[in-house]
Amino acid sequence: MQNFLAQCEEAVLKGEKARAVDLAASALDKGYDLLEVIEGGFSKGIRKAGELWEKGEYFLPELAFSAEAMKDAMEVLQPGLLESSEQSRTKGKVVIGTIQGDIHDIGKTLVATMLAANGYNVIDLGADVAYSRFIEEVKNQKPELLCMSALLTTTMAGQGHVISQLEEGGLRSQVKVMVGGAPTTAAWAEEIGADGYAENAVEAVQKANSLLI
Ligand code: B1M
Repeated sequence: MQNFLAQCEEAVLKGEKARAVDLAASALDKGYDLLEVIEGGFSKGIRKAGELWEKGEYFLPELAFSAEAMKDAMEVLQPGLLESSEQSRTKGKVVIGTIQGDIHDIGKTLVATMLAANGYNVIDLGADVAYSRFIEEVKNQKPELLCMSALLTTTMAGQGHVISQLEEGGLRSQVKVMVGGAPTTAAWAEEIGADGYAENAVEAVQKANSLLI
């Protein structure tokens, strides 16, 4: 398994899309634990690509190739993640998106997939979602849970902004709010008045369960 995970990591790190897709398909065929393949393989590759970029050893196009390889692999894995799930009942409606000004969507999509795989009705608004859109969707969709992801220190403040707008609009008591994404923490969630924080997709499901069930 370690060798397989190392190959997944390398395929993403080197931006080898076809190889990443083949490895993802093979993980499905072999019945591997898909979360282990994502967290222990593909995700490690994308995070290493980010480190190389930070050190100036990778340029943006290389980082983008790695991200594309990761996204393509995730698309192959997604049906498998959903299949192995508990979908017999709906635990509640969730609206999720990456906050305005932020185009990072890989982690958010993984969280959305895991929530759907665990019985939630998930409405994924995508990335770079305007603050006003989150408010509108809470008004119109009436979800039990609003999830906002932020990967940039410059965009995480937007999560607090949306919570303030929910308060101003008299909507705050109608919906629980969970925040996440690499620069965020439990202390941050508390500071901005969110109901919950999760460090990864598995924790996000646990937190949603504890908030809603
Ligand atoms: Co960007 N980027 N990037 N990037 N990028 C980071 C975030 C950065 C840390 C890289 C670095 O410097 N080492 C850095 C941010 C620095 C900072 O703010 N402190 C950075 C930067 C600066 C930028 C640009 C500004 C670069 C530029 O243009 N100069 C630009 C942003 C443009 C914008 O958004 N306006 C940019 C662009 C890109 C790409 C397009 C090339 C690509 C994104 C592709 C895409 O998503 N479609 C990209 C990537 C891939 C990364 C890194 C390398 C990897 C992110 C990722 O996909 N991780 C990232 C470095 C890093 O994070 N170490 C980096 C894998 C994913 C599975 O994990 O997203 O953390 P993650 O999600 C996790 C948890 O965080 C959590 O669960 C997920 C699953 O375990 N989680 C939640 C996430 N959302 C959650 C929500 C929840 C709960 C948990 O509840 C609501």
